[in-house]
Amino acid sequence: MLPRTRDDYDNAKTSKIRLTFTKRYLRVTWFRGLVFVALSCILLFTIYIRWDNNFTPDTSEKQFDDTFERPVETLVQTQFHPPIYTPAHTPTSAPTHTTTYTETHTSVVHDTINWKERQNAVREAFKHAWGGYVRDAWGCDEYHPISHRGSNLTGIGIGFTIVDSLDTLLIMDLKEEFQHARDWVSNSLNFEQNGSVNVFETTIRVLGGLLSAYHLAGNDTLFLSKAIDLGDRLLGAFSSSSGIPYASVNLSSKQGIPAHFVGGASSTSEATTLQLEFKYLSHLTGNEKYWKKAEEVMFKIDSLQKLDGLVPIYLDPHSGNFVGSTITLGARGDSYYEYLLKQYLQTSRTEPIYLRMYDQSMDGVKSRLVNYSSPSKLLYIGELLNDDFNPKMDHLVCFMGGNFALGVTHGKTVREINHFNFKELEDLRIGKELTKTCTEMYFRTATGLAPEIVYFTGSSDSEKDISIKRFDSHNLLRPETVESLFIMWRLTGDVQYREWGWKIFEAFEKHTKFEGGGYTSLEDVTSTSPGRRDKMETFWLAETLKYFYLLFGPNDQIPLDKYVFNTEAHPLPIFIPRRKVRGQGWNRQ
Ligand code: DMJ
Repeated sequence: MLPRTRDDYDNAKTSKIRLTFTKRYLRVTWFRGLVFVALSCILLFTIYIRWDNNFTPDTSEKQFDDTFERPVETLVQTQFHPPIYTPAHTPTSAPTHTTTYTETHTSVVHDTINWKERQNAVREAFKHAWGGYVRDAWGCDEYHPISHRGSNLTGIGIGFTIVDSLDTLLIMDLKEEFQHARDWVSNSLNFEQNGSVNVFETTIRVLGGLLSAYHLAGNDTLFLSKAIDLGDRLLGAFSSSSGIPYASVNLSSKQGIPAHFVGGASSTSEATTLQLEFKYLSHLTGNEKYWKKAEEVMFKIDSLQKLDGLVPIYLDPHSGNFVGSTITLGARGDSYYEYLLKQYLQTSRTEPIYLRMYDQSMDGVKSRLVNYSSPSKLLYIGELLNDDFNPKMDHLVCFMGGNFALGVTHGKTVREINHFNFKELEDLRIGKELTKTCTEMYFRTATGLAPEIVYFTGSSDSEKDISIKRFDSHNLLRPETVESLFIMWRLTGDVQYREWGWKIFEAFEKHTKFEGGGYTSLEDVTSTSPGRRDKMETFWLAETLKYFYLLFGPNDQIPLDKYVFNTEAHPLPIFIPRRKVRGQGWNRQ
């Protein structure tokens, strides 16, 4: 008989029986241990997955003050109340289309165009633009080519043009020019200035530019140390009672400064287009403070009432509520929607909350804002003004063509994915059609360049789809259409996008190149004598020319499944967040 209890063991007469007991004891203990370890693993894995999908909010750190009341006259409206239910506008009949994804290649096989040569033409254009700036305005924030001078946004300037251009210089392999710019950053860039800057513009252009340059230059710590210095100063903007950043910040005192209009409200797109940059800064430094501040804004917005995921374009930094009811994917609304998707992609799809927010907002776009013009049935995205549909579209909205497609493939090509559900096919179609509409905004003007704003006509007897008001007919060298052409080309492989891009590039060359150096904005694209404006926006170097260059270049340069472009076209690598520096996330209410 084998021993079963301690007493049996103690009473055992022979060492053989004792040995048998010991073996049995070890076997049982080993088996129990194994079961314990397995159960622990399952438990830990379950906790991790739940935590990963829906993080628990750290309420101890959040300071929301919804009770704060602002003087009535300073705000248009302190709280946005979406209508209980208003039926979506009735779109002008959509064109019939198939539900399967079809590629409309002009045919890559028969494509005999020398794209390398065209890419080089873009590089030459960049050199022309850069050369004028270097000669006339070196070190200044902005460049005025006609008067051959530069100007600063504050004090001695904060590197708007130079820092915004660093990664384009690297991507175009302009080594000498890059070294010149790097030396300036090393010797002259100084953020210790008693002046205020716009938080959003400084984040997307300067912080984004430094972070992208850090990565593309092979982890050059000069750029990271400058980014940390700037990031710490920008954090001061988040000192409002709601956590919504003020529009501006004083670089020296780090004091947040409310906007001078709409009762001090911040633009929704501005408050929600800092997250890619702040999160990447946390990832690089191991310091979670940037991530947490940026994430808190998204948590706050997620808790507010929306109209099918659509948001008004102002936020009160004191109460944290929306102000007014204007809804647009143009000025002051645009990149809110862009960064919902890109935040999801940036952290390797580990934060599904952003995809849910993005999907909801796109449902709202499709049900309330997408419409078709007459007679050509061009798809466009209109606006809501006090719940009324307005057939107006800013050029800024043109980023949405590429964004819709990116939301379907997440940076893979349509060939790689191959299978799409109905919703995905619909989003791809909208992306394609909107991109086409945006090219029509170029091709239907006297200069072949798009105006800042267009209106679409909807009545069955209208003769033209697009009308342009004189006040809206300028062109600032904006990138959004080229951005969508680049993304659509990469994702679909349809050479049509490259051809449209080349046509647009030629129009820019013809009308905006300034022989005296640089490129200029235009007064009126509807005239064959469009008139010049004395300004070359920094996004011409940072975005428009970069997207042209990548559109005509090989597909493996900055692949879309490895990078997210910030809203100023600075590529930031996609990463897996480390536990230590990721945000807290939140549970939806
Ligand atoms: C850029 O500064 C950014 O793309 C921003 O998101 C919108 N406006 C300009 C370019 O048009």
